[in-house]
Amino acid sequence: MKPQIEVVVGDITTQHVDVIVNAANPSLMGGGGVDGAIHRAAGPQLLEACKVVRQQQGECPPGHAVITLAGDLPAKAVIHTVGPVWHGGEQNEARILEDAYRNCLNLAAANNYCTIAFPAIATGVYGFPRAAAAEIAVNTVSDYLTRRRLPERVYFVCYDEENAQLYKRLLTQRGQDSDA
Ligand code: AR6
Repeated sequence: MKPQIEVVVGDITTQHVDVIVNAANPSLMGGGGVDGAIHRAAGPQLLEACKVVRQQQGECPPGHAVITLAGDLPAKAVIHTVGPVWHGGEQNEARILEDAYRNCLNLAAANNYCTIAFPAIATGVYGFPRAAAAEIAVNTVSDYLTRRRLPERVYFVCYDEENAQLYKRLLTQRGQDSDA
């Protein structure tokens, strides 16, 4: 049987999954890092879709998530979430990051999506320490999958091999096969 969680090294914009997650900012108007890469690959339709969400719901607070179409991406949809800006760990950063992962999974399930790909939310510009962020990602996703039918499969898409090793080690510790 294919493992439920897989670690992939690469670019999230090329993933052939139902939904990819964007590490956005509250404005939802694009930015650098993975956000910039996703908007570039998806084309102008994505920004237009984000503008509609902004008009309807306002900004997306840290820990929350919204869903849009995926424009030119191979995925069917994009879930935009906002991670916490790291301020040293005393400002609820871990809890907000956990909420971000859980709200993305909830949105994927609510839309009947089976496969979802996550980047390492908040570990770039937002400065969340990578090892601690990987632990939150793995624990939140693993616990969710044991309790829920959807999504069926989760991909952690790491931009570099070093980050992928962090995820693989954590998954091995939890007794979950992680090879893509
Ligand atoms: N595919 C997969 N992972 C990527 C890609 C990619 N194409 N590009 C970067 N990463 P960041 P954040 C990794 O900074 O920390 C934006 O400006 C990267 O190596 O993209 O949540 C937003 O608009 C890192 O491990 O997101 C916000 O203002 C991870 O993605 C702010 O940055 C997340 O890094 C959000 O910051």
